[in-house]
Amino acid sequence: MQKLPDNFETYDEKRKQGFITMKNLKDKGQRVIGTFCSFVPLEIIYAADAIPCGLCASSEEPIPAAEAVLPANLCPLIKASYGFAYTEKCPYFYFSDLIVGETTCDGKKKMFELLNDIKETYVLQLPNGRDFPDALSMWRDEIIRFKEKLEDLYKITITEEDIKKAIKLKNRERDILREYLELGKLDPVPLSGYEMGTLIDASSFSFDIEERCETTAKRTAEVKELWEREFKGKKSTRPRIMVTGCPNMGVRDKIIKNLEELGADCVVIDTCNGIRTQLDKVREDIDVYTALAQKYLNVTCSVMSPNRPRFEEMGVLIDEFKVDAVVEIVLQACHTFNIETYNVKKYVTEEKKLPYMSLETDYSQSDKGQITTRLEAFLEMLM
Ligand code: BJ8
Repeated sequence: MQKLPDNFETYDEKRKQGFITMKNLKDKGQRVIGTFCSFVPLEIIYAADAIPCGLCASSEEPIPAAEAVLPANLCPLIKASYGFAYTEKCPYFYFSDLIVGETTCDGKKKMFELLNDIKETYVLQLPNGRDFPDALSMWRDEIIRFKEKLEDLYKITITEEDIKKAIKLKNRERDILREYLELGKLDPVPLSGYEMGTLIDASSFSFDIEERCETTAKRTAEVKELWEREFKGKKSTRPRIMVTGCPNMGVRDKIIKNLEELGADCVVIDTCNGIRTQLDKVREDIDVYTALAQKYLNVTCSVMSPNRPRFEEMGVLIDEFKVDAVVEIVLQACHTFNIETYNVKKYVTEEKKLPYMSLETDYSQSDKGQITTRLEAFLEMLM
């Protein structure tokens, strides 16, 4: 695996450090909104002078407790997220003034009803598809209702100017994150997919957006300098892998780190905790609500039906990052991503003529050996 930065901190270390920061912020009266999904328009939260806090959980620890309420045969991300709230072990859930859910997959949608019994959970009604005539206007109206909800919650007025400012701020962060993630295009690649994924996920526990931008830009500059100095002009025989599918923070060590330790480079992570959400910016030249609706309807998640933009986006990423093979991660009982693997496999193997494998897994370590064997066999075919 490529060398990690000297000051590298794991996701768990960052999460723990964030507890104190969050407590201090709350003591000073900071508004906090808990979220679970890339479809949530974060600009509305920033425009309310609040900070968004990602609550998707990546640990198996609270799952047995969650299974006292939820069915065992459910996605680990949903069970772990609910379990942390249910067992009162997530300070970020505790400090959130409101939880925002969304009508994405059935599991999350129904879990939010139960979560609402623990803390008020406001659910955004996301259209199931992008292509029907009223999808955009419905979603635009829903974004306005969300703004009104926050106005009501905090007894404030959110102006279009506030939203414009938030759009600019988030777009700036997207540019910086994209530049960092596009370091994966360099050949040989000078940083690991494990590092890229950790930075994106851990950023939800660093609440100062300016500070996040600065840290990421600094790391990008460091890596570019490293590439010029140590990598430029050299040849790498390590296969370049695209990771796609479900959010992978709960299985990053088991799959992404493992793949890299076995001799591959995960150059692009096409997921919600990778480059997927950083590709499009929010337009700054049109009505703010339409601009937000357009951006946030285009998240290429498998809950959208049909989901053609996902394939178009994958095709561009495969070409631009010079990908040699695709590994898809499906969390157990995630029906939408699982069913979509059929078309992803077809697209990758038939249209892009590349090897593909999918791995269905959960947050436990029980299948680690089996996954390693499958990854070894896959890489043997590539090397
Ligand atoms: S936009 S990927 S963050 S829904 S919870 S769908 S894994 S069964 S997380 Fe997601 Fe928003 Fe889509 Fe992204 Fe499957 Fe589990 Fe559902 Fe999941």
